[in-house]
Amino acid sequence: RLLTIGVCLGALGFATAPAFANDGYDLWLAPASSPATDIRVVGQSQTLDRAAGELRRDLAAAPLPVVLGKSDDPAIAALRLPTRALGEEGYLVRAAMLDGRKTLIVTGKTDRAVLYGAFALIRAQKTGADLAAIDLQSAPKIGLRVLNHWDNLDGSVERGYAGQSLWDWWTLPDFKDPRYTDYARANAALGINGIVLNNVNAKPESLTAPYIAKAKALAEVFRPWGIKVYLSARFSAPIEVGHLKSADPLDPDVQAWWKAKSDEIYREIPDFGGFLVKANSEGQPGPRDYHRSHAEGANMLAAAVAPHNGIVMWRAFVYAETDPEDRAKQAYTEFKPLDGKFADNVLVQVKNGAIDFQPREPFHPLFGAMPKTPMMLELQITKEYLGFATHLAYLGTMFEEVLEADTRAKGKGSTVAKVVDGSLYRHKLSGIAGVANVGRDRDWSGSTFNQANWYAFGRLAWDPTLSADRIAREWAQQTFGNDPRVVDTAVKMMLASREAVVDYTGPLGLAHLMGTGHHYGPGPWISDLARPEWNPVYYHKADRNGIGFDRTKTGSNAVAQYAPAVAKMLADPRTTPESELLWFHHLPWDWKMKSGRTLWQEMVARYDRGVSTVAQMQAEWQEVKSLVDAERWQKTASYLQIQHNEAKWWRDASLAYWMSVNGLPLPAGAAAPE
Ligand code: GCW
Repeated sequence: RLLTIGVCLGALGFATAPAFANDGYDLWLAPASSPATDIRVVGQSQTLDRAAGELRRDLAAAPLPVVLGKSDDPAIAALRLPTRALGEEGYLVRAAMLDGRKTLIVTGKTDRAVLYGAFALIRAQKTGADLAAIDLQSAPKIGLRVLNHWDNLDGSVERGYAGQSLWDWWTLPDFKDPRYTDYARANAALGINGIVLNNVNAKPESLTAPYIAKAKALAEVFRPWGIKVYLSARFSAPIEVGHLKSADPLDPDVQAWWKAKSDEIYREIPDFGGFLVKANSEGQPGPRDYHRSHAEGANMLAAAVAPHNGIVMWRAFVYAETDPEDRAKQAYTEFKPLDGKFADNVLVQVKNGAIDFQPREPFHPLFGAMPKTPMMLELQITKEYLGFATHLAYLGTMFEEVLEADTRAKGKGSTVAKVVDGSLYRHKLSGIAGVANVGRDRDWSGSTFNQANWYAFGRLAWDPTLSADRIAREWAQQTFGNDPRVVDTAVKMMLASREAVVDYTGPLGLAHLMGTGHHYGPGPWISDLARPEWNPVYYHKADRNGIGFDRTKTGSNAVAQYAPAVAKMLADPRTTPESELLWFHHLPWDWKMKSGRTLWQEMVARYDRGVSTVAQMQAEWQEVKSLVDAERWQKTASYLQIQHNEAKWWRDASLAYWMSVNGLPLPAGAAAPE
């Protein structure tokens, strides 16, 4: 009987939630229900075929025929389209008369560029563009657009919250899971052109023949999609795999080993991208073990891959337990003097902030500080410090914040984006890396909204000047369809979400307050870890009189690592952005904030605001229940409930601790702890 009633209600046109299941597998590549058919390729390549295949699957019936081909194909060259400025990877999509018919031309210099054009056309249609009037032209601003997988050879993923590794090392290289292809498609749609397969905490085995064969199999799947594979290299592999006595980068035997190893890899994978290295960081081996510099270590590897046009991405994420210097200063201290010492095919890869992917960090002082060295930005897409898979935190706004940050290194407008895209110091090499958030979960990223973070990374890697707002909107349109009620709601939730996490985990520049090891949930009270710089108390320095890390002259003087204009601004708490206040200053609890509240009152208000923003997101999501398919709606609703509970946990536990330190009561009007 219930069924009959349901059917009747449906027939009467009552809005009920779309009942079909949608597990999110399609990402931004949902197939069109009646796809376009008049799609033709000129020229011949696997990549062009893939591009046409995408259009035949995802492009909805088009008002005009579509022709794809490289700009030097005679049929396209004859049209004299303005393709000169597109470079190797830029595309042009516009209508032209071809064989007497108005035709949509998708073109670019290389077949990769054409592929990107095809995806751009699909995206334009899904976000509401009129195909008859379409005119798209875009070239990537950053050369290397790379995902870093922290995937281990045992199938686990370090800081991964979306299931086991995508790579099934057991069945590779013989079985190429179709998922690898879908993964490549999703990445190519964004313009991602490199994948580091294994964790930066690398195992030496990943450089042995069996694993090279597995990497080769993946490279073969990815190649037609314009994606190269890279490997994380363990610095001591010459000892562990090569049975040498040393891994000293100045030892000729060690150099010869890396050279032979690189040659071996390139024999199997002729377009292998190169190596990513985490050296002398968190227990990893590196050149410092032999009293050599990071440049000497990087250059040895660079020499090994240079004959094959390979590159080395050398991470600057270094800090040592034995070093009494403020952890936020150590990477700069170590790397800045090496500017100009790295080989031409080395990029130094720097995290967005100087500590470690916290919900908010000021931009890393190394950006702009090494003019002679191409600098890659490393972002974390997986949410190690922002609530793992469950909390909704759209990172587009966070990525945008760091890209827009002005280093002032060459005067006003020296943004991190311009350092990273190579334009500030005119570098040929440029790159950006994102620590992937994918795994074997059906929805790839652990939640629907987490997919948006992968998407946002890819779009910003292509064009770091895109706005987080626009990216959120186009993602929502491709994910949920074009109903403005759903799109507007999703975008609104997304744009508020990251600040909410900052508010309920550590407002006003507080950071590194989480539980030990797993990094989930609050732990500002933790003070007994053997490594002092792993203790939250090291970062907040709260006592009866005040809170915050003094990084001015009276403290660690980390502010002096920034360009003078920035350093000056940060030296004074009154000119420091309040969002970064306690990162740079130790202030009394009754410090007067711009709002007129005391610092303590402001902190409490922010914690409360974080919790109420999550409640607001829940209410907003409730309103689109009938407009989103049941499966994704329900999972998101349940996750928001988890987030709400845990936002309260963060707030209440943190405030209880701060009150135990400062002896102050909760200000009037603060929400009662639960
Ligand atoms: O903060 C740490 C993470 C580690 C990670 C490290 C890094 C891969 O907690 O899991 O190791 O950053 O970036 O090297």
